[in-house]
Amino acid sequence: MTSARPAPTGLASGARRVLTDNWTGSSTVPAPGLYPHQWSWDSAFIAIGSRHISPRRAQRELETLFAAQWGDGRIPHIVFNPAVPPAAYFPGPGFWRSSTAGAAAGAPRGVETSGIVQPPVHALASLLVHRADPRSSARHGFLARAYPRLAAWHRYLTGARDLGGGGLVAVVHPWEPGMDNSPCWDAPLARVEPAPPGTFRRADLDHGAASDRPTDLDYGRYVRLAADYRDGGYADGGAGAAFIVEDPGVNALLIASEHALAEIAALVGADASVHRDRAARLTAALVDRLWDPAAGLFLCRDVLGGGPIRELSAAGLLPLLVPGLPHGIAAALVRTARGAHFGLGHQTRLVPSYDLLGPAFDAARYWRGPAWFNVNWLLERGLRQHGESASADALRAAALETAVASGFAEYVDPYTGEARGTRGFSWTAALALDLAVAAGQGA
Ligand code: 2M8
Repeated sequence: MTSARPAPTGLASGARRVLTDNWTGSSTVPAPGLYPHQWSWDSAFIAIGSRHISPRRAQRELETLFAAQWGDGRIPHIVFNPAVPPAAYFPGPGFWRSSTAGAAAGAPRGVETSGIVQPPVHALASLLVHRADPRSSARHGFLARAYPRLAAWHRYLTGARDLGGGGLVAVVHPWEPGMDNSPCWDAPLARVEPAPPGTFRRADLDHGAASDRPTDLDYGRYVRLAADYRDGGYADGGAGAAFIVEDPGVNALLIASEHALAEIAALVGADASVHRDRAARLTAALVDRLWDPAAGLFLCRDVLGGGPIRELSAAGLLPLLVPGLPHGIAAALVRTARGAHFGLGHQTRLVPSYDLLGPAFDAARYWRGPAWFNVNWLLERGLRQHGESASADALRAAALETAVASGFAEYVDPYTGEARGTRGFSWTAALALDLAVAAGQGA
């Protein structure tokens, strides 16, 4: 389906320029100053867009990330570029010390990485990259090499990371679900003793407004959790973990990726049924453990605190992406997205990261309210999948206009679309380009 609207001026050329400027030769940085290394879920979203510029480059983006996979299957959330000065990003390679502290978990020796993970969008991205040019993909053996990596990644998540014992993946740090300082983490984080302020130096405030970024207190807690995980050899399931949460966004993305992995398995001659069965089991567990009919949304679950976290986050809408979600639940999610908490289609320009009516809502501060383009890209896809094409078309048009008008901002005010965070942000450019191509406006 193509949209009748004209492309916002400068969209395709602007998006291509951002992606070209941020390409290092083997991967793409999210943004040069603030995020000067390779990030895991950023690269998946970036590949989804850069496949329209160069399918080969998109394959390399993912292959560079896969080359940093650990022996236990985890794909680290950051792959450090050794050419970048150590002080450019905190916490950098000297903090994570993956090649030594992660040795028992199989961290690679030749590259330094972080030790935590990010949402598993990679199988979905790999399938979309393959589809952009199946002949180039086949010629380079892209899927044949990606498949065992992706299968090991999903095995790690569904095995070592089923920390709640109910068949879902749990995260052990607020950076893992990618929505770093969502109000959902406030209660579980309150139990974490922050690292003293003088023991680390934030690099993010060199590039971003303090009012747009997490607070120092939250940062101290992030540092404590990461340091404790590192000092425990990045082992999962130990008694010392202070933060264990089941997040509906992470699990929904895993399910969508498990469906993609079934398609990849079929293409490379492997057994697809393992992945279909796992997707079905994960879907049942997601509904069973995280669906909240009264809220009309999936909620995060605080495994250590023993219950649902009663904050409404856009992560709770992401299961709209899950193929085969019970129809009544999908319909309720669409109603919630359109209702007063998220304002889709009337009150907001783009869907906010957090409840418009929530006590912690802040239209400017990081993941506590602003709208992010990856979340809106995922919701657009989910809406389309569930037959809501008019809403999906409108959201797509709004995302395209806002991406260009904001200078491809990292995130925007959900009401006004005013740019926030850094500009020339890679996944904003990549996903806008992908939406433009889908709308027949990619030229
Ligand atoms: C943000 O997270 C990093 C830590 O991973 C940071 O704040 O320094 C998040 O928005 C995350 O989702 C994103 O992947 C990363 C790079 O864009 O930045």
